[in-house]
Amino acid sequence: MLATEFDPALIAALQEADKIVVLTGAGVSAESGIPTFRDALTGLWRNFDAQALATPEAFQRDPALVWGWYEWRRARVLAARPNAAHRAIAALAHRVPQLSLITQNVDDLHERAGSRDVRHLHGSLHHPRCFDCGLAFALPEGRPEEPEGGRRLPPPRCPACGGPVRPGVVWFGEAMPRDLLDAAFDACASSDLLIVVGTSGVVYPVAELPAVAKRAGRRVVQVNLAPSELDRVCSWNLRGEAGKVLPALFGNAF
Ligand code: BV8
Ligand code: ZN
Repeated sequence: MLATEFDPALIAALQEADKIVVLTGAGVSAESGIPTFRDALTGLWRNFDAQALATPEAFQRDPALVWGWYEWRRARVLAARPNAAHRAIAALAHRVPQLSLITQNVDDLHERAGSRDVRHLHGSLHHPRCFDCGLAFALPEGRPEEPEGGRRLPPPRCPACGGPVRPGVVWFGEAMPRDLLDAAFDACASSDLLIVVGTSGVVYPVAELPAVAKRAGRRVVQVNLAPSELDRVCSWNLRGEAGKVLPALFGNAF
C-alpha cells in the first residue's frame, strides 16, 4: 500500500499516541493458515457449526468430538507460523510509549511473533484444565499427531480427580474472567488510539470494546478484509489483508 493511501490524520494519530490498544480477532491469524471462526470447517468438522461446538453443553454431550476438534485446531496452530501482521504488532510495541495487546484468539501466534503480556480474553488452546476441578493439565510436548480432517479423541483424564480435561478457552455461554474484561474496557476507554484487526465484531462482550473507546472520545481504526459490524464506530476503515496493511501503515508512521 502506498503512503498516500493513508489519511495523514491517521498517521499523525499514530505518531502522537502515548497509549495504543490493539484488539485482534481470527483475521490476524488467517494469513498463517488458521481458518477464521466463520470460515467453513473442513474434514470431520464440515457438518458442524463452530459456535455449536464451542459450548460446555457440546463438550458434556460428546467430549471426544469437542476435544478432537480442539486438538485438530491446536495441531494446526503448532504447524503454523506467525505472519507479517503478528510481527508488525510485536514491532509496534517498541515504537510507542505504551501498547496493550488484547486478543480474542486462542492461538499463541502473537507470543511467537514476540508480543509480550498478550491478553487472551477468550482463553487459549495451550492451557487446558480439568472440567470438574479446574486443575491445569500439562499437555504432552510436541505436536499432536492429527489427521488433516481431524478425528474424535477422548479427552485425557485429570490426574487429581479423574475428571475430563477441557480446552482452556471461554465457550459461548461462559463468562470471561472479570478482571481481564474490566481491564480491557478500561484500556480501550483510556487509549489514545484503538487499532482493531481482523474481527467480525459479532461476539459480545468483546465486540463492545470499540464502541466503549468511541463513547470515551477515543479514535478507532479498523483493518479488515471486508465490512464488519464495527465499521460504524471506526474513524478509519482500512480494507485489506492485515499482513499487508499493518506493515505499510506502521512503516509510514515510524
Ligand atoms: C458471555 C473461544 C455471559 C472458543 C470464542 C451480549 C452480552 C454478553 C453476551 C452475549 C450478548 N449477546 C450474545 C451473547 C452471547 C455470546 C455471543 O456474543 N454470541 C454471539 C454469537 C451473538 N457471548 C458469549 O457467550 C460470551 N459469554 O457473555 O457470558 C455470562 C455472564 C455471566 C455468567 C455466565 C455467562 C463468551 C463469548 C466467547 C466465545 N468464545 N472463542 C473457541 O475459539 O473455540 S468466540 C469466537 O468467535 C472466536 O474465538 C473469536 O474470538 C470470536 C469472534 O470471531 P472473530 O475473531 O471475529 O473471527 P470471525 O471469523 O468472526 O471474523 C474474522 C474477521 O477477520 C472477519 O471480519 C474477516 O473479514 C476478517 N479477515 C479474514 N481474513 C483477514 C481478515 N482481516 C484482515 N486480514 C485478513 N487476512
Ligand atoms: Zn480434576
